[in-house]
Amino acid sequence: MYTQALDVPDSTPAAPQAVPWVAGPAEAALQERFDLKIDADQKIEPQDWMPQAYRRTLVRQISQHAHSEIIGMQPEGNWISRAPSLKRKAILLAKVQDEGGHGLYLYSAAETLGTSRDQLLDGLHTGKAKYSSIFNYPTLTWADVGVIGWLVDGAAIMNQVPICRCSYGPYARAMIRICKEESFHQRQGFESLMTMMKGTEGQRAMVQEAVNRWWWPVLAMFGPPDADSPNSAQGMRWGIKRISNDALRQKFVDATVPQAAIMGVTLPDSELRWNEERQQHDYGAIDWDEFWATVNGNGPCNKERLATRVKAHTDGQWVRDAALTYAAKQKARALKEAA
Ligand code: FAQ
Repeated sequence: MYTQALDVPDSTPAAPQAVPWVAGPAEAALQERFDLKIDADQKIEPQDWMPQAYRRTLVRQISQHAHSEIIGMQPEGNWISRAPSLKRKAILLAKVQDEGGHGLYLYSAAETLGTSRDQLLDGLHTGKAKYSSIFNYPTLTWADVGVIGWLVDGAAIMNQVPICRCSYGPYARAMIRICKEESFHQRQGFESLMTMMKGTEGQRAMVQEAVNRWWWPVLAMFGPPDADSPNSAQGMRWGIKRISNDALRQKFVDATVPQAAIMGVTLPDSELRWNEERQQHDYGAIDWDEFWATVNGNGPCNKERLATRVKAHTDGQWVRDAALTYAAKQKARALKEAA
């Protein structure tokens, strides 16, 4: 369904170009070395000099991505105790655990840029940092779990495979493993929905109803249209972002239409049709007011998601305290033995 060849260059319109910048002679030399690396498509590593704006952009994007992974555990986690069979429960448990793991790799990648885990989590818990709009929608039926795998993970892979070639080494390397796991997630979602589609009339209706609710929020998940995307131009010049929001959205629509036909569901868009001239699908208008309301804290489940996350963090304080006390005791013992 999606390529496993995660690190293959695609037809990105323009190669990343360094951003011109003027400063004192010492910084100008460092900037020049950084620019040359970006132009040569080499990786920037944590110990390398980098412009502050590049560092800030990476901390913003990687931490938002990490927050999305851990908040993203909630909608599906709601169904672990209600999965319809032991097999589906085991699969779902493993998937939700994978998402937690992705959060951990990403927080670690962000920490290499000099921001502590506590600072990153503080941004999330105080509502200052964003996480993906898509996780503010509810999971009302079991079919929603399959649709998250098929469409949400499908969209996530489409967006994240190009990040495997991001110019910042730790982020790019984390993404390789994440994409491999997301690819499994997408397939299990498709397989779960296919099973339901081969079942009863009621099951087929449940799948269709879930697809109807998720389709538009999933398209919005790729971010605002290119013309309204303030971070895109800079992100692309730095080789952080490789393909634009609109181009990825289009690739996703084109990949998903044939999958929906195989599954036997209708995508809820009367304007969706193949455009022979463009060799791509045309699709209807996305409700950007709904997207921005959700991003700005007023989606269907924003308050619930954040409250659940803050409670989990507060309830886990004793575990962190115990781990730190244990580590301090181990260190003291090692010092005593060495003395
Ligand atoms: N939700 O200028 P742009 C997953 C914000 S992981 C909320 O276009 P940029 C795995 C954006 O931050 C899903 N906010 O920004 C999983 C910016 O605000 P800021 C997450 C959004 O950075 C599956 C403003 O709008 N994936 O699904 C959204 O160039 C299943 C202007 O936007 C990633 O994070 C949105 N959808 O492009 C887990 C991938 N879109 O920060 C569990 C990495 C935009 O200036 C179950 N991130 N905004 O205040 C990216 O690729 C990029 O950051 C974009 C946004 C494409 C998300």
